Amino acid sequence: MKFSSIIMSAAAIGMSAVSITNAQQNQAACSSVYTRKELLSLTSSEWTLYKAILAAMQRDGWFAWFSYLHVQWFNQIHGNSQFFPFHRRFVQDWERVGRMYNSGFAQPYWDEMRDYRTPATSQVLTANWIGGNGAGTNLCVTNGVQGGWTMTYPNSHCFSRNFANNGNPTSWYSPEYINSLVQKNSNMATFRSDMEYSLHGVVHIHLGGDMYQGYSPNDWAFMLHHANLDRLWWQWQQLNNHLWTMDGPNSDGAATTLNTNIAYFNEPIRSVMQLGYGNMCYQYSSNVLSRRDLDSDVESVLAVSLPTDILSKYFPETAKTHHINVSAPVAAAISNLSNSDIKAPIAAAAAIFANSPIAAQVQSLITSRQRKRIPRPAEITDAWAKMHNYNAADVARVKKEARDFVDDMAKINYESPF
Ligand SMILES: [Cu+2]
Repeated sequence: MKFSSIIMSAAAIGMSAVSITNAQQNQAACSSVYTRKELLSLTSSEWTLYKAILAAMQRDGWFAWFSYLHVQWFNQIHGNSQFFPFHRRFVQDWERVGRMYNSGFAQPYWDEMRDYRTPATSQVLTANWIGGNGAGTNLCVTNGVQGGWTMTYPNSHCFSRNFANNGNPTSWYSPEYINSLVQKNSNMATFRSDMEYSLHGVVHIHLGGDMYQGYSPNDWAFMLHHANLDRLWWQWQQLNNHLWTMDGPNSDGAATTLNTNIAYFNEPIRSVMQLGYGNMCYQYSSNVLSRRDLDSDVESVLAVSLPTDILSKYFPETAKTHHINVSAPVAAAISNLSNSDIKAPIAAAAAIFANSPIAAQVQSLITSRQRKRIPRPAEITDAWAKMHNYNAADVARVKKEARDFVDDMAKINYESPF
């Protein structure tokens, strides 16, 4: 079974349990739901429309307004359990404004895991989309949708980026690792810190410039990034019954519950928990499988190529529901499908999987992808942790987990097709 069908069946369970849902939330199901797509899946007419909307939002001061809000509430919304609900509500508010210009707008996301090995070569960061690194003394971005813009908050300055590592950011987080975080966390406190202190921070830091600052909403990459994080939270909510899971500390140290108010918005967290209800009338295209969606691919790779102990440690959901007990020779054949030695086992593996439900995925994975070791990911910096007042022990734990994952996968000679 593919990951996408798990999500669809989770959604179906949610919909059949309408009375529970309403008791939890007391909100009506949306009469219609629009879809947030991966940026590179937009059609050219959608992208033309979105560029015009973003230009109008800049002209009317909305970039400055969202940056101002993010700075004003900075200490309340990072490093605690407000992180996911606040940013969900924040991106949704941004999108609501965009939809006042044209109701065809839906905030896209950037599937950053797709580009994790060499982020600077991402198509997203080109003139066709959101532009690349800044240049000159002020690191002004001159291409892409915000190229040449003058931002007005907190003072007048050119829109800037300052890619890490002299313009060539090192690796981010693999699809396998992020999938593992979605699968293995059983509470909000650890899921939140795992995500906030890894992928979340590194993308902000590595794009740099405006994106590094408290006023990072100046860079539309902020919305693409947080839509992706929101999509991953939603995946986590739908797996293993976490739809209503909320725990961990609030900004004042008290326990966060579904009744805790979201900073600034003063609405209870429960009101944003369930997409498709109340004001949360959107869905993600990964739930209907976009062209660039990786989730089903990730699941297929894991199911056929990992030993049981690694599966249950890092991918407990896959272990429970997807694992195919292949015979030892087949497992060996599959794990030998490396760059240099790919041809011989293909025919055997393809024949064995020819009548299985995952035949098509196996076929495309073994014939079309190069497989390589997962590199250790970049880490958030001490300066960044300090700027956000992060708990140092939590940051150290998250960094160690990410390193251990890569090392454990290397130990079993796992090679990733991503
Ligand atoms: Cu933020």
